[in-house]
Amino acid sequence: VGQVIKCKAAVAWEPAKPLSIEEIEVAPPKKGEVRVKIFATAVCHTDMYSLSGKDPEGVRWPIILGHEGSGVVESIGEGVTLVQPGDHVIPLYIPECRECKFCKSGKTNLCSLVRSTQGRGVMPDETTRFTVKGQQAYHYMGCSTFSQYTVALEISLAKINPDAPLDKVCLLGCGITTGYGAATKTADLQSGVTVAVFGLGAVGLSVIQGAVARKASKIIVIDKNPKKFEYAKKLAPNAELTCLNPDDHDKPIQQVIVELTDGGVDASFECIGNVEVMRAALESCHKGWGQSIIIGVAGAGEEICTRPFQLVTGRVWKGSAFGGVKGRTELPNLVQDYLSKKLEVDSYVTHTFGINDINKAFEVMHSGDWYVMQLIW
Ligand code: NAD
Ligand code: DAO
Ligand code: ZN
Repeated sequence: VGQVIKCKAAVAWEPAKPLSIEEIEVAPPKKGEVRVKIFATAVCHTDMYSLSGKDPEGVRWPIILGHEGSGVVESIGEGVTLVQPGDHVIPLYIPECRECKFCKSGKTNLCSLVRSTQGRGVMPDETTRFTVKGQQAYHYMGCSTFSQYTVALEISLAKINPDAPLDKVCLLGCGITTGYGAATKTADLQSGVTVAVFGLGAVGLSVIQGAVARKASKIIVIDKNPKKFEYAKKLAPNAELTCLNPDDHDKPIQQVIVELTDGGVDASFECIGNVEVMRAALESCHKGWGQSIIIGVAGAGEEICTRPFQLVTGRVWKGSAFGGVKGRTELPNLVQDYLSKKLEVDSYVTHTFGINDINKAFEVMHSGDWYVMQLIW
């Protein structure tokens, strides 16, 4: 407490190069900050995307990536009241200050309090808490979970039930919460609706869980990798589930879906990040009321298009970040849902590595046959 901690971290020195495991120094938390011992972290596309150097947010190097983790509070900085040493936490890439215009609006989970500094990889005082080889290293998405110890703001931590296994609930830090929230909050699916889910990674699978929880009458899942359909079936054993591989059809996939559903689905979800698929997802929706939720993150500079008549005739395009979930208020409830077996998490993990093998995890990510890659510290 109050001392610099030396520990291991996976450091990204420059774009498009493997990460290197280094001994780093993590400074004590300052005002409003908390130092967290990270227990487990998943590896997600967004980390890989930022490592590629294409991130429009323009990350700075060296940087400590990782945003889907879990851990235990080691020490707290001046004025911190929201957590105490020993508390179990999930770091939040969207904080919840409860004081900014966004938090107070009651309309969004996009807290703006530290948006600018978080995007630039620094703490609110414009400095960082990480030092590697005598050089300052930058924070990532307010989380930096690829380090044994990290520093985050108290408003960027969801305090969770300590009974929850940290190696599992780290997944609630991104993918599962995002898909489940997009279905249950952003789309607010109602009983009996028809749903189409494009892309069956951790996000799309969790949209399925949300659709099942809301008692959707029909769920159509679309993926180019047919291996992905097996897991979708496991998550929706009692639902009317239709699996579509666009490569098996001569017609555009939206036409196939419209024909299968007497005019289109009530709600569709794009969980890939492909702007062509975003169009197909919108055009799979029913005239008059169908809503399409964009969750996938497209490449920098890409644009979506459709004929405006699609919207004139009542289809709605919406987006969703972190499933619209307010991290401090709502994430602890999802952890409870997991503990009471209402939300499946365990079986998402298809690969587990030690932190020293982090680059293997990035290699597996290119293979396509995985859901969640996890690193245990
Ligand atoms: P993933 O790569 O694990 O899953 C994507 C799936 O889409 C794969 O199964 C793949 O086979 C399939 N696919 C790819 N191209 C396809 C195509 N043209 N047609 C049909 N299927 C296709 O990804 P994920 O981790 O589940 O994340 C999905 C997206 O959501 C990513 O873009 C990610 O960056 C984004 N994301 C957004 C948020 C948010 O808050 N909005 C949060 C987390 C992730
Ligand atoms: O408030 O302007 C803002 C940005 C909030 C961050 C939204 C991130 C959503 C997508 C993240 C990709 C997966 C980690
Ligand atoms: Zn706020």
